[in-house]
Amino acid sequence: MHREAPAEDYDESALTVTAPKTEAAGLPAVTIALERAVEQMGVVRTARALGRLNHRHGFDCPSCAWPDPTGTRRPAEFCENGAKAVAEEATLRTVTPEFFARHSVADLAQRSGYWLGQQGRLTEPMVLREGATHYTPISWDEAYRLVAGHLRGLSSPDEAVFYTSGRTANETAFLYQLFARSFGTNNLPDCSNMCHESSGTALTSSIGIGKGSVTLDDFPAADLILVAGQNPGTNHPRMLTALQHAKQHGARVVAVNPLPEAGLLGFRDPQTVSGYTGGIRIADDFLQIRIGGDMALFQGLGKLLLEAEDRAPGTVVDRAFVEDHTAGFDEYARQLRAVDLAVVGEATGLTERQLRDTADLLAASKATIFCWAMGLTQHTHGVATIREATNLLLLRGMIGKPGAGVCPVRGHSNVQGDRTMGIWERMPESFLAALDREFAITSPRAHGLDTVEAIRAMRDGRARVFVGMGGNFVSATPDTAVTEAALRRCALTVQISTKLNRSHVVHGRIALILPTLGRTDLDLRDGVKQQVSVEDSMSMVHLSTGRLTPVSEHLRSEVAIVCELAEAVLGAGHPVPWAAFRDDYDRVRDAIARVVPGCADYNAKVRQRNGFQLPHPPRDSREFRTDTGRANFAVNHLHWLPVPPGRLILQTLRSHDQYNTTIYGLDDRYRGVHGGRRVLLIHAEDITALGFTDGDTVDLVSEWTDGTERRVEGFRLVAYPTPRGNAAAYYPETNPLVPLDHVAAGSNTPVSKAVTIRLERTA
Ligand SMILES: Nc1nc2c(c(=O)[nH]1)N[C@H]1C(S)=C(S)[C@@H](COP(=O)(O)OP(=O)(O)OC[C@H]3O[C@@H](n4cnc5c(=O)[nH]c(N)nc54)[C@H](O)[C@@H]3O)O[C@H]1N2
Ligand SMILES: Nc1nc2c(c(=O)[nH]1)N[C@H]1C(S)=C(S)[C@@H](COP(=O)(O)OP(=O)(O)OC[C@H]3O[C@@H](n4cnc5c(=O)[nH]c(N)nc54)[C@H](O)[C@@H]3O)O[C@H]1N2
Ligand code: SF4
Ligand SMILES: [Mo]
Repeated sequence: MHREAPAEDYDESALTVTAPKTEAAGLPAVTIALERAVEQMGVVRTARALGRLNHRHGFDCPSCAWPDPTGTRRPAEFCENGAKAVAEEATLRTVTPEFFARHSVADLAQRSGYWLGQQGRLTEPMVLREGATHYTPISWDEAYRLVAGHLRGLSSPDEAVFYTSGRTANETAFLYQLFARSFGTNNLPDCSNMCHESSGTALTSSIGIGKGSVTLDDFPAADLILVAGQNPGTNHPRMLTALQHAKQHGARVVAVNPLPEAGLLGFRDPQTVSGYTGGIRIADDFLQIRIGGDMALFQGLGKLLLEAEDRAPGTVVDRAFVEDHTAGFDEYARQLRAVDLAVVGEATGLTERQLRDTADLLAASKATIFCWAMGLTQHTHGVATIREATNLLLLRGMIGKPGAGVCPVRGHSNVQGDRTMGIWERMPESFLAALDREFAITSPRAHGLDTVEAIRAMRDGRARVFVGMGGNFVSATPDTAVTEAALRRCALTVQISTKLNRSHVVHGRIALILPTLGRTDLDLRDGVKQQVSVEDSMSMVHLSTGRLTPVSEHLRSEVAIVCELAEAVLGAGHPVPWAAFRDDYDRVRDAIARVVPGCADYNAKVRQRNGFQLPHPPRDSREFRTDTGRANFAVNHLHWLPVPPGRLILQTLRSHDQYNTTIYGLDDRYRGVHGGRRVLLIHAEDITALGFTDGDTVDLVSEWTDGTERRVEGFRLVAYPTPRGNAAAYYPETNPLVPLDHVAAGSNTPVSKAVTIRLERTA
């Protein structure tokens, strides 16, 4: 039997600390995954759910965007954190109208995100009426009428914000953007604004497309793989299998990270016999870089590569590629020659030997893949840093050939697909024109608001209705106090959600919760099973079929909710066939096929054995659709992050027991943190230098350039092998510290990985 939800919240005082691990997965991963699944779902549903996970006729893992293998699939084609994600969604615990009658919103606002999530699946539409203390049930039709009344009453469609989180499937995403644009706004911020926006911005200007150029099959063909700013052991666990596979084919793996993350150091594949008996080392080289030192690293490596080319002309720079396919090489080379390796050493904290050895690896490699995630994107100079990394690949001709290329490893399972389907505040004219042609509508052309701009607009009263298609806007975004005040200023907040979270209890004057089916749930329409489609990090698109009996008969699919909401808001006679789309997702896919580039024959192609791969001109034919028609070398002024005296640079990251703001449990077992989350990982010598002792409890105070300060209280100091002057703590507890205006140049992504803080003893 599954266990009931916890009645009491957890207590941080139970926190214990042990030594960090040097290896990921192995037997504990299997045991913990199964324990959590059975706790939430019971034995029978666990077997049903995990048996379908990532299988061709089952559902796509709702956790990360790592691709599935194209060949034979193993019986258990998932990882510990995939299983936890399924357990979290497919739980038998429920949040019913009785639950809301028992708990006032004020009561719920005092609870931790962990407690809220553990209560289970939302079961019925609920409304918080103006001035009310409790959410009460509301019918679907009345809920739609309420939203329609508010939206129609706005003085401009641009006073509404339509947020999307990256779990939403392609069909929903396509309809949701169509709804927003039919209504008259491009205000379509999404979680990607906080995630890989820097990657998209950088790659679009460098190679003409914002997506990665490698596929899973490139891994065994690579001889060198750099993994920078990423913790795959926790956040993309099956990437370790791909890295292991690559190593068996002779690849060398270099990890670039301030932290010695367990999964980067070693791995035991929990699905092979050898995984129980012995692990393998993943990273052959570990470059323990200082936070924000990556741009300096890539420039330093570029300089060393050019020097190697000078010593042996024609052996390092891929002259043919540079001449035939790139622009801006000479200026890039000029700039790099001026780079000072002493500054690179200071910025990165790496020795000259480490730099030279890494440059030698790059120079000798015949096929290099470069992987990265939030450790590069969530920085003030994230865009420039990714362009510098891309420069290195261009210099060596490492794009558009087997075993080589750029690999931004996406977060949410369908965040890439959502963007392909038009979830973006700045979709290009060609997409809007195709949409208008297909549906005889007139999409607005003015760019909409991204996530940070949306918060500013709500804060300033310029936006008054917020609709969230999934996600947890209040907790995921920066500057929590500012964001919460912004949401509270709205006239109406609407959350289309599976689980309770803080965005339901920090709300506008009126608030709605619209409960929806998740990826694992069976989605029947007039007795016919509906399927959705998703795109992974490597542009593979395939079907996903929910299989489990929903926990409540009142849940509606995301597609149905969007279509019904659109009908209520846009009125009968709107040119989009909303009801037909709701009743048959094949019709939606037919429209996608006509509007979205690369999706011709979509219905047939998503039904192929492995789905299909979207076109990627640099990968497919070394074609670069940039402003110059070539791949562009970028020239950047060097930026890095010196630590101000008496201060620390804080990065905010994920524990092994959470999915973004969804907290599965309280154990970050690879880092040795158990039973709590309010810790600051800090170098032992910094603890002493700042006048504290290991285990002390402190407040973290962030300092921003305009003189403002932000504080979070009661964090335990944990001596940890991070570089001097650098610290780490979990998100979202530390989001109050990130100033709203602290954003990446070019992508407007909140700088969650570099916040200047000082410590004060907790009173
Ligand atoms: N289980 C689980 N899976 C997930 C998620 C989850 O929360 N839980 N979230 C999903 C989402 S939306 C995303 S975006 C991805 C996130 O995947 P990751 O990017 O792996 O997530 P983070 O925990 O933010 O880890 C950032 C890593 O970058 C390193 N880092 C920080 N600053 C720097 C720096 O300046 N330079 C370098 N080189 N490294 C740095 C950190 O030490 C850490 O190892 O994971 C996805 N998958
Ligand atoms: N400080 C700091 N802040 C960060 C980051 C960081 O590293 N540091 N990372 C950023 C990143 S990379 C990201 S992607 C964002 C994440 O931001 P979001 O995507 O907004 O947040 P999540 O926590 O993934 O959203 C979880 C909620 O989604 C809802 N949900 C889950 N599944 C479904 C579904 O199938 N349908 C619907 N409709 N709802 C569903 C549930 O109600 C759940 O509570 O956070 C960002 N914020
Ligand atoms: S690697 Fe990611 S997508 Fe694959 S099973 Fe694990 S969590 Fe799910
Ligand atoms: Mo993300």
